[in-house]
Amino acid sequence: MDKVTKSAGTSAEEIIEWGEAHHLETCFERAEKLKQCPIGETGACCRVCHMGPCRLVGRNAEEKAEGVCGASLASVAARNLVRMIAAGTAAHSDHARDMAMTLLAAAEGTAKDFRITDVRKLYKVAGILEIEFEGRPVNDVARDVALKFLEDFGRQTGELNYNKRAPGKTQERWRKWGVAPRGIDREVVEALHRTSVGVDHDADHLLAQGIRTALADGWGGCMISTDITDILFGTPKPLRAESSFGIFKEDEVNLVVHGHEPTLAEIIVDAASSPEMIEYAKSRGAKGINLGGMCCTANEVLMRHGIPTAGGFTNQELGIMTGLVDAMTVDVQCIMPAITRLSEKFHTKIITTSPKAKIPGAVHVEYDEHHARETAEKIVKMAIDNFPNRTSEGSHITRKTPLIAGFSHEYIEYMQGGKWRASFRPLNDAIMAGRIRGVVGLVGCDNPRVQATSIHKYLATELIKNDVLIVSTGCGSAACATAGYLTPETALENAGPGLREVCEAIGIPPILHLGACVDNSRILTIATAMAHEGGLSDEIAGMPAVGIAPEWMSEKAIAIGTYFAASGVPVIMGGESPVGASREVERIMTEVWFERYMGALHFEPDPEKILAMTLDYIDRARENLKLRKYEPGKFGAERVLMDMAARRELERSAAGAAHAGVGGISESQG
Ligand code: CUV
Ligand code: SF4
Repeated sequence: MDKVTKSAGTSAEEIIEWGEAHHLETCFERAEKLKQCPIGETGACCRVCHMGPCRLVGRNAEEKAEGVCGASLASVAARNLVRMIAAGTAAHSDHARDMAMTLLAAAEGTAKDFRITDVRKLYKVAGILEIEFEGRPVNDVARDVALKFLEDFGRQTGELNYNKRAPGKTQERWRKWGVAPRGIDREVVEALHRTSVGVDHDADHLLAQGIRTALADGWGGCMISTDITDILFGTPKPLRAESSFGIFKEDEVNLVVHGHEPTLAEIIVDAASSPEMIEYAKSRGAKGINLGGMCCTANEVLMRHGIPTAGGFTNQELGIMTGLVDAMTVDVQCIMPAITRLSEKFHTKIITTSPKAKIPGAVHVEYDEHHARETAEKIVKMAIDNFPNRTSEGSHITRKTPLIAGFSHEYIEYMQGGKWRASFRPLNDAIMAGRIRGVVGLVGCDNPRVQATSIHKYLATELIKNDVLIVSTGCGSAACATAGYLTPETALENAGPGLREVCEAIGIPPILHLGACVDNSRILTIATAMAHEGGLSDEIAGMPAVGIAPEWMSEKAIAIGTYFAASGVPVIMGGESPVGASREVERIMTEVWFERYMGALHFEPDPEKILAMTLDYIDRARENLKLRKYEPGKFGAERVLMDMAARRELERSAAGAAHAGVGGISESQG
């Protein structure tokens, strides 16, 4: 039998083994040593007051167990989940708030290093927000957009600006069940209030506030963040880049940007390519400056500049163990504090940059948007100055894999018909004809509690084999990237016949990298566009679409899963259920939510079952929509909705794709 490795990534595994041989501990060993608490894991532990912690276990716990206050297992489990949602929403939305503040400062001219890069996107957003833009100075429009977004955080009554972006029927469901979010901060605060000792004890009622909070994340925090990032730094278009540990260069300064907020990273990208900095690097004996990314900051600068990624969450310690990283900047979210202790064994400098997060053992260089360039240059210089300290110590890996990233809602629309007839018609038609069986969002973290990235890889392979188009974000994308799946060739080799045809015609990979975790909002707007396009469902609910986060670990993933469920998408999360102790809570989140929203939140550790459930949801949705029954290799006729000119354009781009590997994809500068 094959040895079960700790990571499914070949290079990752090599580094883990090198580390073990050198007595360097990583999350993989710690995960083995530190078993999960079975009571907390399933949501049966309440610690919201100091009469507890109360552990609601024992025989017939569901019926009998209660805490000192009398809280039932269902209310304890629901409370725990709602608190996870609140924390996840707080994380994304605080990130979004920073983006809005940066947009405001850029518009008012107080953050001189930032400007409006994508005016078209600004106008699109202004249009949705009903802000006048024609004939007005760009910065005035940008200021109004920023202020309008900032209202969403502190709004007390009414609804979030972007609720109205959802299909009408989806909005009606939210209003009917009383979960349409009002203000982002208000929902988070109310969730914390209602889950504190002695307040809300009805599991269904508690979970409804969980939904309202999560919707404030999806249609608020995440969507605001995506849109402002596009406005400030450009809406992504496909580009080629590379991934895995081989992206680090022996003879150049390697600087890694790790974390989540893209603002400082964007300026670092700029600073690192300046002639003065490159000159300075040469003066210290390096041939140049090489930037690499980690986790979601990686996704942000990959999507817009083709900066290569070293991978997702479980790769952060391994990156340091290459011995080639001269400096790593971190800001907020998903940063293992273990990296500072590990970095002491190497020459790597860990630099914390957010006013919100410090880690003992790191150097703190605080960033604020008013002095961005200065901070960025200081950091690049620190990396350069550290280059001569590099020793040959480390697990040097040369393997790297090519990838294509940069699929935004806007580009996906464009690629289906060109500038003049951009639409979602071809995608809807391909689904109706059975060429594409359905769409899956394969997202979320990678996790050392399982063979890291293996479930992402398994599901990606099986789903495309079954003609399911995948959209991916976050560390799920990194898992697919380092496995080499984000190239059009993957479609040729592994996709089912229908999906392969579609990918070949347009020149795209069967897995579309949509960006960072906040860019899950792009999946919401794509699903909305598909509903408006017609021929499938007229709301997000009922689409042959499923969300999967097979290796999730962050509270943010729970918030994301919940907003998809409440928007009408069945969601399957991997691992043990964090509410598994209460059958009642599980029933509400699957059966009751499905009745109300046609979405659900399942937890399923078995990858094969995840696959079967996904295909079953997709096929049932096809049946309910009275679409052609999916049969591999057999398609119905697509309705001809393109005229000859559009057809020719598509053929041209397909020919271009055959020539260049892919249609209209630029080379990265990374
Ligand atoms: Ni927010 S949340 S490990 S970096 S996807 Fe990556 Fe993306 Fe999970 Fe974190
Ligand atoms: Fe125990 Fe109730 Fe306090 Fe929770 S709120 S710790 S169940 S006494």
